[in-house]
Amino acid sequence: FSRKAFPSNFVFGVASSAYQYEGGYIEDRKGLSNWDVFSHLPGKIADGKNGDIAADEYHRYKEDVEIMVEMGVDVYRFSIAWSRIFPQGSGEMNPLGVQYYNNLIDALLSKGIQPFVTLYHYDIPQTLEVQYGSWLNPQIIKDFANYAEACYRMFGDRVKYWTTFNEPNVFTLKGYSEGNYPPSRCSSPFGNCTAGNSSTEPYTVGHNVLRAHASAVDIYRRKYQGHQGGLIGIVISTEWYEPLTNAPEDADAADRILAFHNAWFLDPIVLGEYPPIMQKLVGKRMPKITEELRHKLHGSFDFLGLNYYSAFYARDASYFVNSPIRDFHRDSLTTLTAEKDGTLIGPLMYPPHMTSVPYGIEKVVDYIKNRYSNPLVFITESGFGNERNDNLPLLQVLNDTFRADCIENTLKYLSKTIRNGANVRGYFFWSLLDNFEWLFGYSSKFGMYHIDLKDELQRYPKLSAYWYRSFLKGNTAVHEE
Ligand code: GCO
Repeated sequence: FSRKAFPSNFVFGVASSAYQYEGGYIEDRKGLSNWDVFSHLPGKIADGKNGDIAADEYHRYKEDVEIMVEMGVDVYRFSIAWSRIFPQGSGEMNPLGVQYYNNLIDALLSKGIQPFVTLYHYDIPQTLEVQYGSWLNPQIIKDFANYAEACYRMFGDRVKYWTTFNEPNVFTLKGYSEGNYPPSRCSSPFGNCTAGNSSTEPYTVGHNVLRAHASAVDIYRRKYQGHQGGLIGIVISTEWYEPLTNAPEDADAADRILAFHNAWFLDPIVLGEYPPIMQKLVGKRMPKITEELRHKLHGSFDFLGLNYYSAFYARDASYFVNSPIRDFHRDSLTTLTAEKDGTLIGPLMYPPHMTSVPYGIEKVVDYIKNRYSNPLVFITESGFGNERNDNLPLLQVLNDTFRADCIENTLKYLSKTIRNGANVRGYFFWSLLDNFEWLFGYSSKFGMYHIDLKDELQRYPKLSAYWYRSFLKGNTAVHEE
């Protein structure tokens, strides 16, 4: 099994994000981001660590590009830290931050690797949070569009793949319903927060994100795409759901959660409307898409980026319908479980205990293909996390057969959907290196390379790195064409 099982124009890569990889958190006049501030608060991150240094890519990007070259990847997905470009969110630009991304992009291109850039992967300049409440305030739309345009202007001569947001369906919930990501807002009795309103804020924030996305795409299309010739899209977290039982209520529950999770942002962008079931269940709390906004949003993508990790059992929870607590999680009238009759389909909590459910990628891709008339898709993340195991001998740490199996099986299902007609054009493994896994800090590892935290962050290839390399090198015939 090698990349020959995929079309010859299909690209393979690895994915990362600024806060999880770069470090250099106050270097070269970078401003503080929400995650810089949040991760320093006591008790927020499982292992008490933060991303001040992370994988130190800010200093080691050349070494990491070499690793990618050896591996044989075609594309590298990374995000730009807004607070490096505009330390205060808007206003004065920081040439040193611009220089870093110019260096990274040039280093990639000089080795034939295409940059695939995310503008926003959870980290926002803290100033915008403090000044006006970031995503809760429509003021953010102008600031985001201004930042996006600066990026097109400075990097768009060389960057041909852009995505506006990474997983807005995750940061809205974690930041404003569960309260366990910054800005730690929620009112749910099940949450972890101090102030906020879980029944309205996730939807308000989601709406502002959609408006910001539409503006950023509009600017790209009107002013840059014509001469720069790149593609633009958005990245969504996708999951697959199986009904827990054969009861029709559970099948409906699975449909509802598919809409709430996978389609919340994609329906407005592809079809111009929030999913009908969300409109019905959220009612007046769901912001209205005006004619003017619909005009801008509808079709505001060249491709869709899907992150896929796992699957769950869905079970009807209609008894919440009269519950006085109507936060996001209750609005879908669905509960999720990981296990049925002792069989585990997925993790109820994301890392450290990830479960790989490879067949779900075929289901998710088919769902997108059918719901949206087979759009152009990139699998922008897929991978497997395990618990930190550095106490074991190095050779054991590097022996991640489970990760290699996860990639291989996932790619087999992906190649099947493509043979069946799905318009998927690329796959990115999350992730090249072990890195800062948000709430889990360094206690959850996703890398094909182990990073030795005790030995100057030296990189060591795991078995999965060798697997991916030989999978990719199997394509020599196509490269010679
Ligand atoms: C995302 C994800 C990544 C995670 C990865 C493993 O938002 O794209 O959170 O940043 O590290 O999905 O959990």
